[in-house]
Amino acid sequence: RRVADGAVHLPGWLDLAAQRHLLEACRAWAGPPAGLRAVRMPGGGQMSVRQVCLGWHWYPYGYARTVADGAGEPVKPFPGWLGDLGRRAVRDAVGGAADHAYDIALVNFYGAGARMGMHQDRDERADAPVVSFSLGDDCLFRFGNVHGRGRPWTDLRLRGGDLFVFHGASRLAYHGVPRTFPGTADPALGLQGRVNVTLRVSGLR
Ligand code: MD5
Ligand code: FE
Repeated sequence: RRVADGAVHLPGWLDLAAQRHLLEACRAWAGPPAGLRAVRMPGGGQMSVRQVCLGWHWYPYGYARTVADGAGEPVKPFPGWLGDLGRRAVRDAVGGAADHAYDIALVNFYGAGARMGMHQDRDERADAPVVSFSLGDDCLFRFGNVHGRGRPWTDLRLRGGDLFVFHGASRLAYHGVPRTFPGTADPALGLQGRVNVTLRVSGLR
């Protein structure tokens, strides 16, 4: 469960009922306004992952209270229960008081063929742990190093229900999702594809 210093993987942390509950919420959040969108990169490309944001709207590379790279609608609120879930996750994965004031959720939808290149998450202005929940299809998760996109890295399979917490020395590690494994989701979930929810503290006001 300890992948590297500050990188903790808890397989199956969400039971099926909790997975269903979180997925139902994700489906509601995906709707308009300020719903699911394909993120356009400054270079002109488009991310294959589709995303919806809660609390703060992420765009490359910053956070706003509105869909700054779209129609300008206000971002959906970050619900209190999701922060409670995040603090419980950190308590189980890391221990300690885990009183982090989570105020961002980024919800990523991976259809067949979607992937995420190696990157760091450094648009936040706080050093709180990032909490990651996986739903649906398995994926190949590549956990790299803080120095660059290249090796050394550790490849592992994330499955629906898995919890991953990144903190301390791993908070700024490069990471990515080279592929998913379509059709591997628990049929009881009724999801084609993969959904990942990350919780973050913005440090913004
Ligand atoms: C995903 N999401 O499966 C991944 C997993 C993202 C993103 O990478 O930015 O939405 S969450 C992995 C993650 C988040 C924050 C820090 C670190 C990994 N890390 O330090 O390795 O859609
Ligand atoms: Fe990331």
